[in-house]
Amino acid sequence: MSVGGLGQDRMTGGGGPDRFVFTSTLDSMLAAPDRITDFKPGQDLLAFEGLGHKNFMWLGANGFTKLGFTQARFNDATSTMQLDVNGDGMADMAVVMDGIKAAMLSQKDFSFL
Ligand SMILES: [Ca+2]
Ligand SMILES: [Ca+2]
Repeated sequence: MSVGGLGQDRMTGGGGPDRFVFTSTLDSMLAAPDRITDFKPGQDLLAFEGLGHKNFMWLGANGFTKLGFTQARFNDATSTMQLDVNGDGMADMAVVMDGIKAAMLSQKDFSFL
């Protein structure tokens, strides 16, 4: 398990299933996102705990809605996952994921507690 605490972190999970845990939007801010160097879709997990979520939706490369759902999208150009926790259509945090494209991820790569 890797915990992306406060500040800009570079995380490498290594072999086996890994959980990359974020407990606050401040853990990986838009202006200074954390970086995961070896996320393995379908095996590793982006785990968000205590952020307060509603009916999470994975959008792939599509834009955010303003429907009030917690939602995530991926920008292939910058290899960045953007998360909108409160569903207002504005990203609240971001994580750079090396070697990842939107089409490689699915809703199952995310977990919320
Ligand atoms: Ca961090
Ligand atoms: Ca938001």
